[in-house]
Amino acid sequence: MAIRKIVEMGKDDILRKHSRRVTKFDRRLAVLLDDMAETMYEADGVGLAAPQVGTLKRVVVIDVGEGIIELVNPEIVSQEGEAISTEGCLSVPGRRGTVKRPEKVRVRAQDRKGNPIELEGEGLLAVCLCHELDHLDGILYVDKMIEDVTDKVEEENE
Ligand code: GNR
Ligand code: NI
Repeated sequence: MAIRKIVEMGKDDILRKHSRRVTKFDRRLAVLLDDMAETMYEADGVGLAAPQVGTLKRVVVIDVGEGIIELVNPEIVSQEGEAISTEGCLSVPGRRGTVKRPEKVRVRAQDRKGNPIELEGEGLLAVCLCHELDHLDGILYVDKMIEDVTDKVEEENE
């Protein structure tokens, strides 16, 4: 396993490109997934999309505290509700902003072997799924940001 360099907004236009679907479920894909997980944990992130490590493939990893989720060729198949929450992005270091997302999403994807998987996410997992899937289409949270709250003090945690 290896830690890969995380691409930052403004330094590389790769973050603005569309990623390609994965067709080969081979050793190379397994190495990418392993490296992405290691890179995400090392950076203290809850998700990471392949373009963030310079690879235009439809691959994401997520861990919101319930273990690693690996998604290849993910697609949102249904969504419900709306919720506004604060987001950050490892490719936009040091900044935070509010974004409106669906409250609940259902995602269809494939695992590292190509087997179909389906999962439902609510709360932070729903936010993270939407945030990571956007990366695969060259979209960053700042494009959808309602308000930049980088300099706002968190008042909720007493
Ligand atoms: O680590 C991350 N935290 C986060 C917090 C709120 C909403 C979304 C995220 S994703 C982000 C990691 C990242 O940039 N993934 O693309
Ligand atoms: Ni991000």
